[in-house]
Amino acid sequence: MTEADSAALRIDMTRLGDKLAELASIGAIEGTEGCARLALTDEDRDGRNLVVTYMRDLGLDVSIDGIGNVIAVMAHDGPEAPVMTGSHIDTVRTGGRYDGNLGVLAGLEVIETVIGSGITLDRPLAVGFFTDEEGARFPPDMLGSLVYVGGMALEDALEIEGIDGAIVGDELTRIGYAGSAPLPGPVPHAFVELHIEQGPVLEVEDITIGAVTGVQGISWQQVTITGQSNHAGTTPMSLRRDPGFVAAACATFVRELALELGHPQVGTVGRVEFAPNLVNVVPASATFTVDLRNTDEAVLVEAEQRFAAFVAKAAEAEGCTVETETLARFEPVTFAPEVVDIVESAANDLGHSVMRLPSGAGHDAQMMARVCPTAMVFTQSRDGLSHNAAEYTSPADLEAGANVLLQTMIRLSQNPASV
Ligand code: HGY
Ligand code: MN
Ligand code: MN
Repeated sequence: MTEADSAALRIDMTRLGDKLAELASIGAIEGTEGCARLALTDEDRDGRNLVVTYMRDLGLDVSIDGIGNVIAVMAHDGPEAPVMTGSHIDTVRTGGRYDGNLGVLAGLEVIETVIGSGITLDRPLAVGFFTDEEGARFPPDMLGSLVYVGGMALEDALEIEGIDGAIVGDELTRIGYAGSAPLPGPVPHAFVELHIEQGPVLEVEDITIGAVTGVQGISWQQVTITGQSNHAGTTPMSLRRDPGFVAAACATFVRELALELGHPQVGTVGRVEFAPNLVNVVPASATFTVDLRNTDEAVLVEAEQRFAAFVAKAAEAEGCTVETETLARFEPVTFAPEVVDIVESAANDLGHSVMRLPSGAGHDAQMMARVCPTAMVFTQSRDGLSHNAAEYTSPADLEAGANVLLQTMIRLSQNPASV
C-alpha cells in the first residue's frame, strides 16, 4: 500500500461504537448513560477482562505489569519501539462512558483498522490502559502511568491506602492484575492519547478537534481539622471549637482565591467528611480535600501558600488544629511540539477544524511526556460536562477524533515521521 492509501484509511465507527457501549454496560449507572468503575473494584476487573479479550482477539501481545497497567503491541519484525496510544478505563463514581474509555477503545480500533488494511508500518502500534488514572479511590491520580514512567516506586504504590481503607497491592492481587511485566515500562517511540476535552472550549469555539499543547499543574491535598466534639444544644457559641465551621470557611476561601487569581486558576473542595457526622453533635473533626490547578506553576504555588496561611489562621481562631497531607502534586506539562504539529496537520488533512489548547484535566499522557515525545487529541464534550453520568460526545466527533488518532499514529510510525 502506498502512503496515499494509508492517508485514506478510516476507522470503523460502528465497531468502535459497539465496543464503547459494551464497556459502558459494565458498572452502568441505572437510568443514565454513565458507568461507575472505581479503580481495582470488581467492576474495574470486569472492564479490564473485556478489554484484554478485545486485545487478545486482535492477536496483540498483551503484557500486565506490577501496578496492573495493560499494554498490547502489534506483532512486528524488527527492534523498533512502538508508537503507543492509550488512556484509562477506571472511572469516578459518577463517571461518563467516554472519559478514558474512548482513548483505549479508539486505540484498539486504530490497530484493528491498520491490521485489516494490510499496510506495513516502519514501527508497530501499541495500545494500553493504565491503572487508577482517576485517583478518586486511591490517590494520586495517574498512579499507573506515574509508576510506568518511574515517577513512583512500585513498592510505594502498592502500599497506598484508599478512601475506603483498601490497599492497592491487596486489591490488585484480588482482581488478578498484579502482573510481572517490568517497571518502569518499555519506552515507546511516541505516545498520543485521544480523550474528550471534559471542558467547554471546543464546543464554545465550534471546533471539532483539539491539538493539546500540555496539561496544567495539579495540587491535591487532604486537610483534617480537629476541634472538640460537643452538644449542639448546650454549648454556647463562644465556647465552641468547631472544625466544621473551619472547613466551611476553607471551602469558601478556595472559591474566592480562585476567582481572585483569575482564569485558568481553579479550586475545588470535592470531598468533606465530618466525624461523628450527627445532627446534634458539634463535630470532633472535619476532613476535606482541596484540588488546585493552574497552567502557571508560580501561581499554583502562590495559591497553595495562600490556602495554607488561611487554614492555619482560621483553625487557630477556632481553637482547632490542622493536619495536611499531599495527595498529588504534578507541575504543568508541555507536550512535544513536533507531535502537536502532526495532530494538527492530520486534523486539517481530514478536513476537521482544529485549535491548540491546554488540558484542564490530568491525563496519563502527562506522565508519558516524561519519557517520550507525547501529545493528545481532544474531541468536544457537550456542555463541557464530565465526571458526570450525562457526559456526551456525538458519534461524528468520536469518529473524527479516532480518525485523527489513526492518521497521527500512522505518520509517527513512518521513518522519518511526516508532519
Ligand atoms: O483529576 C483529573 O484531572 C483526572 O480526571 N484524573
Ligand atoms: Mn480521563
Ligand atoms: Mn476523569
